[in-house]
Amino acid sequence: MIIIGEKINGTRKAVAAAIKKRDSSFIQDLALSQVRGGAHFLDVNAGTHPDSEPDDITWLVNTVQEVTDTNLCIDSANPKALLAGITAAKKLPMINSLSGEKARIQGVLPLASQYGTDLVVLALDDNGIPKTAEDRLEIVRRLVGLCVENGLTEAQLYVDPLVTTIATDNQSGIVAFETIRRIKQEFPNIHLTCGLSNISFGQPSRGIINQAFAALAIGAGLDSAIVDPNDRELRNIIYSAEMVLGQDPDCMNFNQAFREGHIGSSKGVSGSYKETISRALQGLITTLQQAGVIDSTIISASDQEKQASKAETVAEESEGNVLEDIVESLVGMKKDRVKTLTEQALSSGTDPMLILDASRRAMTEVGRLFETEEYFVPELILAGRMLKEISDAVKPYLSDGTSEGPKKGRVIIGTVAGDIHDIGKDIVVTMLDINGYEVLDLGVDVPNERFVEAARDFKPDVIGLSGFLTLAYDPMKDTIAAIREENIREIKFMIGGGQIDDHIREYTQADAYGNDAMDAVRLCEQWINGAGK
Ligand code: B12
Repeated sequence: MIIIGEKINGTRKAVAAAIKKRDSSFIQDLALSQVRGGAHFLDVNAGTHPDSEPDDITWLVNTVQEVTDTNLCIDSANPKALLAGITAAKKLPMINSLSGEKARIQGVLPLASQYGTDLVVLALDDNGIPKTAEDRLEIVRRLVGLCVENGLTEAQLYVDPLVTTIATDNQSGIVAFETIRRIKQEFPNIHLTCGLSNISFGQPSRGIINQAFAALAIGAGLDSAIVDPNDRELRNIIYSAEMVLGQDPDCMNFNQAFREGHIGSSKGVSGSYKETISRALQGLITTLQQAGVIDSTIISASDQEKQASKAETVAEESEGNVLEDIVESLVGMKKDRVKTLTEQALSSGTDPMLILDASRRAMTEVGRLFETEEYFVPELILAGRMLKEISDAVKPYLSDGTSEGPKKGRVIIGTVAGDIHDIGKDIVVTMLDINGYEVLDLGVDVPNERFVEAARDFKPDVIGLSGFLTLAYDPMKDTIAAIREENIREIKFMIGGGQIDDHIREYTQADAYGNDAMDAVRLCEQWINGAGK
């Protein structure tokens, strides 16, 4: 949703007074608070007498630009004021607005065309606001045609279907939604915006009405709004509506806005989120330092943030640095960056095991954030997808061709009933495979009976059971008992997964447990080939 902050508007008494007194700090506070609220554009409307409007707009634009470089939307019907605003703006602003009125077509369109600005287009003409969606659409068709003829693209246009109050016409909402829907259908590249609080004018409890209207309008195709960006309840509705309409991939906009305290009823957690990423980095830095991968001088300072940024500048190209970036990006849910960094690390010869180790550390942090309710199921899923991509990318670099030779033994592996975590298990499968074992992977959520059947048919030397949930311990125990009961052959059992330790091993009656994929390989070497006995 493209938010156009509505507050700097001279038709509001306090703003008019500030313009008159040239009270910069009042205007700058308004600008900054809207930027903090998430405004993408700041509407600037002097609302003063046409003679002084160009000067007033110039002053407003300059005043706002002293404190923020947020895009501006110069709002006036007066071409001279618009020109003054465009000239004063450091970045090409949006213009608000063109309509089907003759004077605006003659005065505003040439300016938008000459400077190539984005443009708000109102669905009205010299006869006023049409009653029906069809008549509004007719005006919009004509104006879009004119704009395109004058060199603007459809994507530069923000059509306002015009919202009138429900207090005087109970069809206002319906007509607005219908107009939005039909414009979106006919011109999919055009943005749709509106001053949505108009819907509630003259009514009590305006906020509730605005929120209901916003959700329905977004459903119809609204993708921008001229609103007060600091209206938290409205923000809640906008983020939720976009998410439930499938416009928020992986729910990341919603969850990120929640963490930053922009939405929801709580105050947000941005501070602790930052600390968290810093903590994950610190752990990795210590490990890398101990392993001699990065220079200890890089991390001599005590402050964690200093350490991370110093490491970045001093060891720009180093292995440790790429790994730190992978951890930070994985914990920060930056999917594309994780992919790029992994490819970069692999092509520059970074040990693939170190990449897996860094990812694992990041996953531990993701899990911790999930526990503390800073992350939610979408983050777990996204983290899972990212890690899967990493392990897929790493696999070819792990293989040294040994998997082609004679097999050292047979191993069955699977994630036990009730558990669908398979990333760790897949890494175990890969490591066993490239170390020369014939592996039958039964997948996830594998019932006892399937293990028993496979144990009979495949004749394994070792069975590995994976599980990340506490709920996996009983299925592990039951699976081992069920296979032993069948007395098929001498089979060793190993278990592994996030929380598994010796206590769980004892509970499940497994022969051994492993903390990582190399443990699985070592156990097989020991049991099947007698190594390390
Ligand atoms: C990614 C993830 C998911 C993804 C899984 C995607 C996938 N395809 O695997 C999704 C989103 C699906 C998911 C779902 C859930 N998850 Co989850 N998930 C995680 C997370 C963040 C990472 C797990 C992971 O892949 N780690 C990376 C790998 C590489 O880990 P690893 O341990 O280093 O793996 C090595 C070893 O374990 C070992 N190993 C693994 N298997 C074996 C087997 C043998 C034989 C041996 C020897 C070694 C071995 O080798 C591996 C490679 O070196 C963890 C948090 C964490 N800290 O682990 C939570 C976590 C495991 N999930 C958790 C929860 C609660 C859930 C859900 C219930 C959430 C929900 N409310 O729906 C569901 C459960 C679904 C189900 N029925 O299984 C909890 C479990 C808590 C508990 N004690 O039960 C955790 C710990 C998060 C938390 N801190 O609360 N999750």
